[in-house]
Amino acid sequence: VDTERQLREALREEQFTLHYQPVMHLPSGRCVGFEALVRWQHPQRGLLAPGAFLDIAERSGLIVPLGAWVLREAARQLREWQGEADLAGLFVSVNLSGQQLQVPAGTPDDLLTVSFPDGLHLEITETSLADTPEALRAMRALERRGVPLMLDDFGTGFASLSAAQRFPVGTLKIDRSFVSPLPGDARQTAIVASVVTLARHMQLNVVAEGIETAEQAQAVTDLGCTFGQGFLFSRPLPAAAAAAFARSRP
Ligand code: G
Ligand code: G
Ligand code: NA
Ligand code: MN
Repeated sequence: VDTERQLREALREEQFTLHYQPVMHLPSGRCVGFEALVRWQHPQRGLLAPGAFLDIAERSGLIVPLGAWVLREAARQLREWQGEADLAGLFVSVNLSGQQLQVPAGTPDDLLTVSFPDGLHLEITETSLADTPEALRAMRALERRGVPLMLDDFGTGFASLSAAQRFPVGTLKIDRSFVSPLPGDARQTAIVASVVTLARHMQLNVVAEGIETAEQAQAVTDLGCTFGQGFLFSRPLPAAAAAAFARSRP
């Protein structure tokens, strides 16, 4: 309850900031975009990662206005980068809570009232996707607007294939629990190989998450994965450092 009250205050006082983790085109080593990740600049406790407050935000419903702030801030930052010739082609993806897809149409935190710049993508996990008519309608409306949707933590849910079939997503992000064991035994390799094959047949992009070693990067690249993300390339960075990172790549 105390954290909830502080969260409300933090929203009013804009104590949040976004960090950006690079997403790489594996064959060329180019940085093609960033995943935006929220941080709370807490007046006493310092910079807090989402693990410290996201559960409470979800349970209290504050994730809805917080998520709306994240979207507006990511859109603002992306537009700023698009004004700079050497950053203009980058995308920024924002993680959505399933609750953001349940907001009644036309109310202030309704996703569809946000004006999405080209290059703003949304990430959603299968588990947070309530299979409701509202969520499906919101996703279809986003699709019609041309907002790219990415299925996050792919493979960790009980119905990943079903989610890939039912929801209009353009990218699968292979969860890091499948990437970490690589280069691994035949079973571990088969899972990633199968997701890449599935994605190719569905004409979807694939991002391998959680790449921490050069061997993992090589393994997912050999399996045909085009994009990757992980501490090997970069941790999430404040905006200026993220821009510098992108400029430092080919
Ligand atoms: O940055 P970090 O590794 O601590 O993030 C932990 C989790 O928080 C990740 O699963 C990420 O998807 C989630 N997360 C980060 N930023 C946001 C956000 O803006 N909205 C939502 N809903 N989840 C986020
Ligand atoms: O659930 P989601 O995929 O949105 O999680 C994103 C989180 O994963 C971020 O908070 C980020 O800090 C973390 N992350 C990103 N790359 C790596 C990595 O290479 N290793 C580990 N352990 N965590 C990572
Ligand atoms: Na994500
Ligand atoms: Mn993920």
